[in-house]
Amino acid sequence: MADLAGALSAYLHGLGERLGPQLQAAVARLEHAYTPELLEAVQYTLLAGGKRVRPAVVELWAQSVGRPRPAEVMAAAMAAELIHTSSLVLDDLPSMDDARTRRGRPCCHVRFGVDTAILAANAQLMLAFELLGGLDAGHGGLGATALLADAVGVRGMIGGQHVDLRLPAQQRDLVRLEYIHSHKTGALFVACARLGARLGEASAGEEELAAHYARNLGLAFQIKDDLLDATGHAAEMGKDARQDRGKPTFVACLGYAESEEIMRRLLDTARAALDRLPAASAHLRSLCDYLAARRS
Ligand code: GRG
Repeated sequence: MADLAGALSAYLHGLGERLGPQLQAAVARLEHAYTPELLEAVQYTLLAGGKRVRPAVVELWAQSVGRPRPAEVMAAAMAAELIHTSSLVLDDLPSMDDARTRRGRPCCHVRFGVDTAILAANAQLMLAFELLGGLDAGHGGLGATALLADAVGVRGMIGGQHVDLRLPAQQRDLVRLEYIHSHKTGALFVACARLGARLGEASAGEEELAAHYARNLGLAFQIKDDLLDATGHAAEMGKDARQDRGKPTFVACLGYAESEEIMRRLLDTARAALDRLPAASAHLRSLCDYLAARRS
């Protein structure tokens, strides 16, 4: 178990090392005159670290079902991280979560101003869709752009975030909380797993298995995030703690122990999906253990 965790950590570290320069170069290629801080802001949160879990889901599913082309997997992994980072920059804004720290640094809007942060997040998103469009052009039937657009849009992150922002506390029950989590966080995990599976030329059954794994992993990921917000340390997490104070999260509604139990059951379900795919990467299983144990 310890060896597998070590192997996953090494893998995630290596993925970060491969991804960072590619992301940096992709942003640097965007031509821009007069206000250099725009590209600085686009790179700022993107290159500040981050666990790179969503790119890992893309790559590991691609490798679990076939022999994908590395350049295509890298482009898809970059798109996943760009979309994720843009959502963090937007989520941190004063009109949303009003956070001050992200990935161990002042948030993008704290460093560059709200106006530049909004533009930088949108630029990250556009760069992601440029990469996805390129994948679609070279890989018939992939459907990468539509897949990720759906995951970001009203049926995904944007829809989940709006319910989280605006649904009155007294209307929040477990069904609606699950809706929020599975949309604002889970939808991107599912799209990453599906995209990876498609890049590996998965059968329809394998792609559904990937989606089932990611649906459970994604929901568990957000519950763990709520648990960390309630109990973690800002310095260790690299972001503000107690941001959810007063919000009816899983932890607020069910308490710590029951929320943790639900998270563990979701991770068991994700692991069980892997049992049906003998060639699944061992890292996909380790990701479930890592997620439960993570402290940041
Ligand atoms: C992208 C157009 C667009 C809209 C997004 C703001 C928003 C709409 C949705 C919020 C999505 C969000 C930030 C959900 C929380 C997900 C979550 C648990 C983030 C933390 O992810 P980690 O722990 O962070 O993987 P690192 O820094 O490690 O990458």
